[in-house]
Amino acid sequence: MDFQEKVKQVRAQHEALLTQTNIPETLGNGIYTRYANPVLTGEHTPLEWRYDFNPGTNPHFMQRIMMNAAFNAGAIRWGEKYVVVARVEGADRKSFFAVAESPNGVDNFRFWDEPITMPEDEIPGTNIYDMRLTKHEDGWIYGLFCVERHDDTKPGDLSAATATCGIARTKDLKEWQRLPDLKTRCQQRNVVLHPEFVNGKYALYTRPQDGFIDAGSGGGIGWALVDDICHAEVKEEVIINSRRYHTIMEVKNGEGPHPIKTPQGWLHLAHGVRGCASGLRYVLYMYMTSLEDPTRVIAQPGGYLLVPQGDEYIGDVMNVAFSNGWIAEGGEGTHGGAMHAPEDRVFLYYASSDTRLHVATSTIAQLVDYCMNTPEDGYTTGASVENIKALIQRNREYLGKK
Ligand code: M1P
Repeated sequence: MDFQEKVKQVRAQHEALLTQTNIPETLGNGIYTRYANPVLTGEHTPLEWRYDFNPGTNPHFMQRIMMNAAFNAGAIRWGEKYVVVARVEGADRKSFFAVAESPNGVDNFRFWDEPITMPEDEIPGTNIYDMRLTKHEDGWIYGLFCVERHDDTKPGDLSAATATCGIARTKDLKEWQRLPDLKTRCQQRNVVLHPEFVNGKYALYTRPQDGFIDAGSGGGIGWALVDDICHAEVKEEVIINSRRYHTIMEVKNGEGPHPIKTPQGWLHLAHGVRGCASGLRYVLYMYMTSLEDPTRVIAQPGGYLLVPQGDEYIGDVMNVAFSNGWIAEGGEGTHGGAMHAPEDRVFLYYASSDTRLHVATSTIAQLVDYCMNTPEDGYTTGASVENIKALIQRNREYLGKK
């Protein structure tokens, strides 16, 4: 095929992908609505990131840099736009951050022209990923993310790595000011900045872990107060949402995006991990904490909220649902801690199998109802059966009267 004809066809195919209308499912589970297509994939990245358009230097119109995936995205409302900061991964296995925006939050996502240039900390990272965005009441937008480096205490082991929380802030999502990495006693991933000061301090959701993969003695999602975000250090950490035997978060868990404020409490989205014969299974779950004391869990629906479904099971890391971004529309206030009303829509961005990004939509009312009225995990089969029987009984009473 002639060079220019190939360019034309590749551009047309790309444009068709970017402008595809996303179709909501019709019935769903009543808690949220899923959509037919992913909102971002590696194929959504701009063609200029991948092709050399000069026939003199690229006569075969080859992809010079291939893109493997676009997934785990932080999210924020940006004026009239719905913006995500995605983890984009090239064929070389390196992740980087790139902003994509949509006019409606469910389709027509388009990457900005260039990926984010993230300044380095004192010790440069090998890989960075999974940004949580927080519009803090101090006026900055923070991005907290995982920084991976080789573990140089194990020089012979090429897979030995360390996970640290990187911190950067911005006003425009383009220029980022890098702050020193979070200092902690152990490795950390899935660290999230709470949108409000608590007792005059910055507050972090943490996930202490013994190794790069294993949470080990790290008991679950932690909470720590930090005096100075420009020299952030976790001195004391309490576990607020624990792992537990034979639950969806037996092996590990981690906070998703920062929680959403509602009159009933802070709404949290998190991921839980369990082991099985085919490896690890990552699912999403929710919980709520008190407005007066954000370390106190006031609702914990049993089991998962969302799992990979159909094609979502398949990807680079199978059987994974992961989220680090959601957007709640409306809200009284100017920062991420704005108070949200029941009718406010929520756009929950989740990735499947470390490969692509999807959206599910809901409302504050639905998610609060889900949290408050789903039975808790009773931790035994007997307790689960009792929950089902109680529901059957309520239905008998109600339906019998009709
Ligand atoms: O591969 C699944 C996920 O694994 C990690 O999450 P966690 O730290 O909870 O195990 C992260 O690398 C995440 O990016 C990835 O999606």
